[in-house]
Amino acid sequence: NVHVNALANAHLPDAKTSAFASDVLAGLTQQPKQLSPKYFYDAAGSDLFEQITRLPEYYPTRTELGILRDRGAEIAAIIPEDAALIEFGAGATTKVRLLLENCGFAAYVPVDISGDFLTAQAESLRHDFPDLAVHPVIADFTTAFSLPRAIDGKPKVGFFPGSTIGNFEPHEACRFLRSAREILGTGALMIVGVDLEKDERILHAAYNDAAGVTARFNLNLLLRINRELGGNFDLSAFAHRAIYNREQHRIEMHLVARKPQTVRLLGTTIAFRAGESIHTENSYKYSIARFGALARGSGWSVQTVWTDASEMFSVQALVA
Ligand code: AVJ
Repeated sequence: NVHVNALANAHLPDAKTSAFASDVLAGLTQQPKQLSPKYFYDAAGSDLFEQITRLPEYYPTRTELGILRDRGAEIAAIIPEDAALIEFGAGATTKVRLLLENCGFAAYVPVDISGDFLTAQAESLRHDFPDLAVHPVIADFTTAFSLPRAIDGKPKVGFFPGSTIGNFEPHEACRFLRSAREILGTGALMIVGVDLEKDERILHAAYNDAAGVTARFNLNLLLRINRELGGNFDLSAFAHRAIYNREQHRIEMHLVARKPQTVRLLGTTIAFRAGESIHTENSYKYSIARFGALARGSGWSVQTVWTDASEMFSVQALVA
């Protein structure tokens, strides 16, 4: 769309901004309105997410870390000699450090769209694991990419922690797992963090924390649109809403207009009815059986499922 790109370029001239601009415009001119959760993570959003991971109500991060720590020896036991660890998306290094400490990998390949982030992360890991070969790949990990030649012939182990897979629609999760299998090859392993279905009150609290950090994280998307795309969203006119959709097994996050209003951005006027929502995120929760079926449907089989004692979260080893 030439019009959209021209306007985005007038504001901040790069390809990333113009993809953001066209996605936002498409999402807000459709019914129901929606925005992609991938846009949460600008500098402020990444910082807010980091705060979320430390909230008392937000169990996933600390539960997954607990599993990786407590089951470290069992995880190490299934990792072949001289293996390369390929991480799909690279966030905080806390989780991968646990695997690297326990499992004696020969190489680590973080794959992420953000080059700056990868470089900083690679530096700190090279420093702390001097025997580890670190080969970052700048790519969109949801699409096909090539592994570095340096890990040719090494056994491959994929790593996709954090229940990031929960952000995908089930058919997208299937496509992603298929693509990962293609990239890693036959015989590969994949270690995936999967959030589990549980008491709805626990889920509700995790996305409606008392301190309001998740609300700020959700609303930050509008702030980002104002800043990067020249929008004029009034943040006080939108409310954070997170609900559990039982039929679809997912937490949904929305930003709900508190009153009728119009917003201007990129030369377009967007009208909101009172109570109208922008759907900003889905976070799918799986039963162990349902995730097993998804894995099998995408060419993997589940080798081991590790959970915490309360079965809040799972770390699953898949084999290609
Ligand atoms: C990063 C997608 C796993 O779904 O729990 C946290 C994002 N959103 N609180 C999740 C999130 C609101 C998180 N994931």
